[in-house]
Amino acid sequence: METKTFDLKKLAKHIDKHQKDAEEMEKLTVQYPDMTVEDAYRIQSLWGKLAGARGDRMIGWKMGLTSHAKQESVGVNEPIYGRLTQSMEVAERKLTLNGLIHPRVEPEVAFVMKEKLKGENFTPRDIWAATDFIMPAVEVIDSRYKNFSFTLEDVVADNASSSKFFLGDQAYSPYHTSLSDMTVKLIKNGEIVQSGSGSAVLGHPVRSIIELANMINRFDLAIEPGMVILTGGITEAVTVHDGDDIKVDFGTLGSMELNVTAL
Ligand code: OOG
Ligand code: MG
Repeated sequence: METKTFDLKKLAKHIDKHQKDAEEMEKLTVQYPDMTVEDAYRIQSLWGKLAGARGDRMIGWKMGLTSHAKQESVGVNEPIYGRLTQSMEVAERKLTLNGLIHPRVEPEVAFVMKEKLKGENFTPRDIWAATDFIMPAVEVIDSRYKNFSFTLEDVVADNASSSKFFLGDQAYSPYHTSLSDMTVKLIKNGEIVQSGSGSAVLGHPVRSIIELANMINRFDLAIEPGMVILTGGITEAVTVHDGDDIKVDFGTLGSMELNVTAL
């Protein structure tokens, strides 16, 4: 076996510290240019174990960079996944900036699963049959890297920039509306700053779940019953500041409003 010049566990701890201290860091690939995407997912998995060991249980997965708008904005051209833990879910409609570095918000559709999915090449029918309900969602991403700038390997190691997420109050039947036709508007302080359609997410958000199952199966992992899955930003992410009022209009999936505060 090839010997790596770096210790994956040490790097997971390094990232964890920067997350906790809200302190930006240098890209890992500057110091470790031979890091592979697989190494990066192993770092992410080790981070998940650190979180679990302090009681921050994993409750789901997120897909990222599933839309062209998102890929363009960060210069990474393939989908990635990350781990969602209990402490990331925020129930109140308040986004507190304290503890974050340079957060951005993005509208997404969340799937909540009722059945386990493990394997490759699922069809949309398999996914619908395994889905309990869907919910509108707002994800808060906060790269730990300086200037929100990273390579594919860096962002994967940094848990796909996961930070916080909000789910709407209302859950919907998966058959409530056509998610690919749904139009979403992100309104900041009364002004529409981004808009997009569900089809921006790999043609249809259901494709994001198929892709997630494929990607995690390579590590022998599964989507477990009860898990929540964020399918990926429909529009580009928007930077937020103290005092901002963020509203997302999800069309027939209702709307969500968040107040951004320093503390
Ligand atoms: C990576 C995370 C992307 C999404 O929905 O596309 C993501 C990033 O842009 O920092 O969460
Ligand atoms: Mg996202």
